[in-house]
Parts: sequence; C-alpha cells; structure tokens
Amino acid sequence: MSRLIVVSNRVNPPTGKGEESVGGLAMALAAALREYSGIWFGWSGKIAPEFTGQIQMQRTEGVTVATIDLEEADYQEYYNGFANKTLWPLCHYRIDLAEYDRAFGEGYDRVNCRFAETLRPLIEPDDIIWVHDYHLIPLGRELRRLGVKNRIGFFLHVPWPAHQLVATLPRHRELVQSLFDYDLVGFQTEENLQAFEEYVAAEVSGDKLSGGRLRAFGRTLKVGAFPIGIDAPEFAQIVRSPRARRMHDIMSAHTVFRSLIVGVDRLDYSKGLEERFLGFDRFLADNPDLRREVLMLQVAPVSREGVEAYQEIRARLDALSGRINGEYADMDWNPIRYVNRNYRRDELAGLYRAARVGLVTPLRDGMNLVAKEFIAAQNPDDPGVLVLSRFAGAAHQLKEALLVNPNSADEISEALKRALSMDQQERIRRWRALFENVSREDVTAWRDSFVHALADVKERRTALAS
Ligand code: ADQ
Repeated sequence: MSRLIVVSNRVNPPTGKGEESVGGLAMALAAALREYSGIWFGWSGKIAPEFTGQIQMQRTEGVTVATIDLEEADYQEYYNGFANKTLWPLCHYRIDLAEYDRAFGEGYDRVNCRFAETLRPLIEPDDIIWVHDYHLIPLGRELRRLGVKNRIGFFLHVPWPAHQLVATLPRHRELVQSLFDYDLVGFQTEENLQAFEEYVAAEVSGDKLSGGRLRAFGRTLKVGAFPIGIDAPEFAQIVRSPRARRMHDIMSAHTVFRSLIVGVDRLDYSKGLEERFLGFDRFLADNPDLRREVLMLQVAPVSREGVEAYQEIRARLDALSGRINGEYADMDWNPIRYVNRNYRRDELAGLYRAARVGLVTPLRDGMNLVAKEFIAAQNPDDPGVLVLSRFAGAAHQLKEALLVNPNSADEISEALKRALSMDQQERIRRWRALFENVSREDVTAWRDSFVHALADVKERRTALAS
C-alpha cells in the first residue's frame, strides 16, 4: 500500500482518547492516518522570528507528524488574511465581510510555496498526497512546479459557493485553475460539487466528461462528493467513559424539571448563533407556558480573535444573551446559559446525551460534525431530537432531523416546540435512521472513498504545470 501524506494548515494530533478538545478536522485527519503509514504535514501553530523551513518530526498516537513554524507576516497575511478574512467569509456567503487586500493574496501564495518547498524532500515516488481545505488550494500547483508527479488530491471542508459569489474574488480564475493541478478534488456535498461544475462551465467554458471528470485549462480533473463523518466507533466508546457519564449526570441533575436544549459551536458568524438566540427568544415569547420548562445551553469557545468580525459577533452575542436573560429570568432560573470555553470530547459527549434537543443551526456549513456527534451520543431508548439547519452539509444526509431555515426565528421556535413535545416512539424512529447514517457514513468510509478514488486515477501526470 502507498504511503499517505496528509497536508493541512494546522497539525494538531490528538494525544489520547477523548481527553483533548481538538476540532472535527483534526480528529478526522488523525483517524485517516492511523491505518495508513504516512505523515501529517503542516503548520505547528507557532510563530518564529523568521521562516526557516526547518521541520520538526514527532510520533504521537501512531501518527507521524511533521510541522513547520511560520513567521508573523505569514500569520497575518496568509492565515488571518487571505484564509480567514477573504476565503472563509466568501465560502460562507458573507461577501459583505470578505476583505480583498493584495498583501493577503501575496502572503497566501508565499506560504503555499513554503509548504511545497519544505514538503518536497519528504515525498517518495509512490506516496499519495492528500491536501486539505481552503488554506492550501494552490499547494498542488506549487508541488507540480517542483516536479512532483505523485497523485495529489484536495478536499474542501467548507462549502464551494455559488458561481456568482466566487466571481467576486479577484484572481478567482487563477485560484480555480490551480485546482486543476490536482488529480482529484472532493467536496462535502453534491450541491457543492454542482456549484463547482457550474463555475467551470460558465466562467472558463470547461466541459463535463464521463466518470465524474471535468476538462478545463487544458487539463482533466476528477471531482466528487465525499461527505465527511465522525469516528463513530471511537465516539461510541467515549460516550460510555466515566467523564461522559459524569457530565451527563451533572447536566441531568441541573435540569431535573426541565428539558435541556444544547448548542455547541466555535464562536463564528457562520454558525448562526445570533439567529439561534433570536429563535429561542421567539420561542420564549410565543410559549409562555413552556418557558420555565427549558434551559438552553450554548457552548461557544472563542476563535480567530485576531479578526475583527469575530470580536464584533462576540460582543453582539454577549449583549443578546444578556438581554434575553434580563427579560425572562427568574430568581431560580435563567433561560440561556452561554459559555465561551472549550470542553473535552468526552465531556461534550455526556452533555449531548443529557440534552432533549440538539440545536444546530449554522447559516452555512460545509458539513457540521456536531450534528453527527449529537446523534452518536444519544440513548437509543430515549433519544433527543436534532434540529438542524437546511444549510449545513449534514442536512443532505440527516434527513430525519427537524430541518429549519436558520434565518427564520419562527421556524426555529416552531421546531423547538415540536421537538420538545415529540413522543418517544417518533423520537426513536427518527433517531434510528439518523444513527444508521452516522455510523455507516463515518470518517473511515469518508477516508477510504476519497483515498480509493485518488488511487484509482489512471493517468499519472507527465507534464508539469505551466
Ligand atoms: P468546524 O467549522 O470547526 O469544521 P464542525 O464540523 O462542527 O465545525 O466541527 C467542530 C468540532 O469541534 C466538533 O468535533 C466539536 O465537537 C468540536 N467542538 C466544538 N465546540 C467545542 C467546544 N466548546 N469544546 C470542544 N470541542 C468543541 C470545519 C467545517 C465544517 C466541517 C468540518 C470537517 O467548517 O463544516 O464539518 O470542518 O470537515
């Protein structure tokens, strides 16, 4: 079997079962590598006074990681800049927040070159290279420039937006052209894949060929939808762990006469937190008789604090949760509990299990693994109900959830009411279908389908990118 080289912006391997609070992408990549011999390459998260290209190698939990430090200008222009201030808002349909700064574009190209040059000596002829996410779109092009002829695949974890949105990005053609230096490009959903195909047809007069291939810029590229999942067996194990049980018991004791509604997200404008709070506010206003029977717990650790839009949303959420609590709270009860910290994965598992409703309402989301974790954590005999945004990639698989438009306070309010009054039989019926999907289409299935599709690419590259 070929070696697998996984490349992502941050390399953040888990250190032990359920103990850490690493995000969904890190868990998925660690799981992807565990069964393949290979390397996980990327940024250490550290800033050096000057970029040296020196690689730190270490082995943790069966995974070999190779990391490099970046310098301050890289961090500001590539990471905070083009990745988080330009591409992230664009991919999440927030062109009002997207900043187009020439220095960001230059920093983005520079770091992608640095990644390619540092990675190059580690690549052996039979390796399969798998590049992840919007930070590293041009990495394939840079590797080709250095003469790498290996199979290289790219997976986009965030949505590929509609054609007209992509066209608002300066140098969008160049960015899309660089995707054609890969052998395989994967998206989370068929909808994202179609949006990409539409862009290629409309903007660069590309052709759709048979066998899931596209032709443009004088090259052929294989494309596909590969919905990411959670590590279902691992999650089933941590749900039964002592920490998970303890958290479950604590939260159950706190909500003895109430139903717990839970939200767990990074604090990000794409996650629809303001709209969610307003939906809950509407629920409280419309259902005076149910008010004291619920508690909404929103866990939202701050992220990307160096970006202004994140500071602003944080301030707005503080004000909104305070306003709602001020309006409805009583001496012994607050409707919203809003917590800005990280929790261990085993604690989150226990929290999900104690909840009657999982409220997952992003405005846009590539997939959303919290929705899947919530399902995996439920008690089969008395499961909670998932209320899920129709704009999360997960909605394409988790059809038995209560699907809502996250922009509509009325729809969120009505879905909450329905979820809270749903009888046990219907809850069990819906949950079984959801659980079957989460277990079957898990992270192993995702990894294998992508790696097999990449390994299947027949023709190896002979020509270098121009
Ligand atoms: P994210 O935007 O980070 O991921 P998501 O898929 O929900 O979103 O993953 C978040 C992960 O972080 C989950 O595993 C969750 O348990 C964890 N997490 C969230 N809040 C936490 C907290 N307070 N403490 C500890 N852990 C917490 C991006 C894309 C998604 C896509 C994934 C994977 O934006 O759309 O699903 O990558 O492809």
